[in-house]
Amino acid sequence: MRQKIVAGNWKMNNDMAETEMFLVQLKKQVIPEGVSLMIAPAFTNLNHTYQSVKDHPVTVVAQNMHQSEKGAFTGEVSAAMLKSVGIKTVILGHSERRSIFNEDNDLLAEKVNTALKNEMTVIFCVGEELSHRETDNHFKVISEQLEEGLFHLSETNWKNIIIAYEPVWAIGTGETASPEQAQEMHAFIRKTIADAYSNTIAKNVSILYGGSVKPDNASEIFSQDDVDGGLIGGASLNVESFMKIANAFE
Ligand code: G2H
Repeated sequence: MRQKIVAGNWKMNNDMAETEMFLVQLKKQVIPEGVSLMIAPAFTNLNHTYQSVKDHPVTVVAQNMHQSEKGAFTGEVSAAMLKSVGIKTVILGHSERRSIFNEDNDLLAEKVNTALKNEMTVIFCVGEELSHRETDNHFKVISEQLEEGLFHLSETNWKNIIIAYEPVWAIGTGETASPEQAQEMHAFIRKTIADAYSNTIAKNVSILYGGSVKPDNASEIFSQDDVDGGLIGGASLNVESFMKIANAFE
């Protein structure tokens, strides 16, 4: 069965001191039953965060990784390096990686393969830009991202895949997809997976919504049938708002 997940994507925020302050607060919180809580700090703070919360029900996630196992790739981090500090989950294909760092679907498919080969779980992000929605191409763009990034996988691989739908026009803009827009796209993603694989696989994959989720809009979004939680940026940097979102499931 699919999980309810609230994952904080800290992006390039929180140095070591800020991370430690967050963790001290986080460890005092009661984590709602049935909700998987995840945080994705910067690479520099992954090991410290993992060590700090390893006795708590919190999963520490990397924001990215390189597609190669090792080698001359200055500035990059491999799956084996992440695993060596306890990290078994990675976000791939975030729209900021796609747009700012030119990561395309082919490259992301390679990264997914490397992560799965290393027995990691992938939070795979998809999302359309405003121009795609305005020209009615949003479903096409999302199905291409799914097909080219994930549909080469075997059925058994899917137990290690979580999808995050993040419309680019709603990221960090304060603008959120309406609950109906989120539900419409999540249902489309599930149907696309069902058509490519099976109803069982589609039913069991968690699909998170991301893009300006906050304490005051989370419960309406999370109440949609095909929304299994959220990938939270700005509102995950503060323990109080992050926990309000974690408690937003009905
Ligand atoms: C989308 C989201 C987290 P924010 O990027 O991945 O960020 O909640 O700040 O829009």
